Amino acid sequence: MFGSKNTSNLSLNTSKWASESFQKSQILTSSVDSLDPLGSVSTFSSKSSASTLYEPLTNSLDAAANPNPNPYLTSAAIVPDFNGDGKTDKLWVNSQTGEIVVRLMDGATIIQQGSLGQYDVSAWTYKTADFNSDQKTDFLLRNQTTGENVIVLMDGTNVANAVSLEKVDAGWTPSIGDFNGDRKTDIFWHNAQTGQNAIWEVDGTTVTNGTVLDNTDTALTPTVVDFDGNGKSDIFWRNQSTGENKVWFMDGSQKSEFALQSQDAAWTYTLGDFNGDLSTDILWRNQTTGENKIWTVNGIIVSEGTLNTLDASWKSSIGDFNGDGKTDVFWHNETTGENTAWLMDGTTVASEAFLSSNSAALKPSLGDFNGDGKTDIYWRDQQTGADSIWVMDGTQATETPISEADRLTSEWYTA
Ligand SMILES: [Ca+2]
Ligand SMILES: [Ca+2]
Ligand SMILES: [Ca+2]
Ligand SMILES: [Ca+2]
Repeated sequence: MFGSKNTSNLSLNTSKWASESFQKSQILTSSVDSLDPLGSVSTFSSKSSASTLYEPLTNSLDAAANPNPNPYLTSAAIVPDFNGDGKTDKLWVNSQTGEIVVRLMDGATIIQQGSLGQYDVSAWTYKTADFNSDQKTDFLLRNQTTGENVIVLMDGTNVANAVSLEKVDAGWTPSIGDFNGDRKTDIFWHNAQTGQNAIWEVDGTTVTNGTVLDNTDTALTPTVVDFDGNGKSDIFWRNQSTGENKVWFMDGSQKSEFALQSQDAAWTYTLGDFNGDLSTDILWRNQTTGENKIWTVNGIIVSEGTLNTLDASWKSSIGDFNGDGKTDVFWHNETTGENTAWLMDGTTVASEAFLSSNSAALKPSLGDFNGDGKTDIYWRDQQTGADSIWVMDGTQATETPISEADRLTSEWYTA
């Protein structure tokens, strides 16, 4: 899922090289019915929040497996879809063993499941991507300790190809985007300690072009966006202390820099496309006051709209529940278990859904699991494994449980 400014890297634990494990996984990818931990290796913690990737594919006419008109929520580079059927799939990590499992979904039904092997979760992180533009989600694996990088091309639960790239020092962090608009994922590198930046343009498993970009102030944090909606990713820079914001509009490795209005440090943000014009917009939230507002962005033109205030126990997620191409906002109250959704039309809430309450401890993760173009909500019950899916249709939610046979025990985490 796209949108959060906070990276949630998986952390895994094993002694194997990623590529070896992934190659091995090719013989492990037939349907697995039970997932027995293979032995405790170490502990880790996994957040269920989204990763930072955000790859606009505005002129993508080939992402047609899902009827949603907005590629932000259907691109296989952003939302896991390993078999390219337009139905969001699920990635699971075992916190005890480091095993990674892919589950191909059809609504609440698991149509196939495969293990990708075990990883050292303290070192290896991943990003989803689509490096070969086949509409099937791939991985960029990065070892934050050794600096190793591996591209893993997926085909369903099978690894089609796994190739090691050049090592990049541990200080650097990759982000996923498509900077030249060829609909093949590229990699933006930023070194938070030094402010150094670089772009690797990628075609399949090959880095076709590596370019060093200007250094930035180390107080600035990059997020991949597409503020002009041209299908070429841009970089949004924010200084979370001073509130300064600016943008690099990218065309391959060429950049043009523009200042944006500032937004003081109390505000954090989530990305979406609330007016459906394929340019990235921003949902700002003040965690202290609970205030919310939206910037619809068109190039460097920003329109601001103030939304209702919701206190800090409400957590937002991004989806499109009526399938109109305009990003909506789902809210789960982590104290009371209340749920609501705002169906958005630009900077205003067009309608509000009053949904059933459930356990405050349930963790929602969003995707379109039945492929009808409308985002659904996967509810993870970390304690009991009694997960369920809310199939959404605008303001209506229909709950379907994951079958008892497919329940995953509490050491399994999903993003
Ligand atoms: Ca799928
Ligand atoms: Ca792919
Ligand atoms: Ca919508
Ligand atoms: Ca759906």
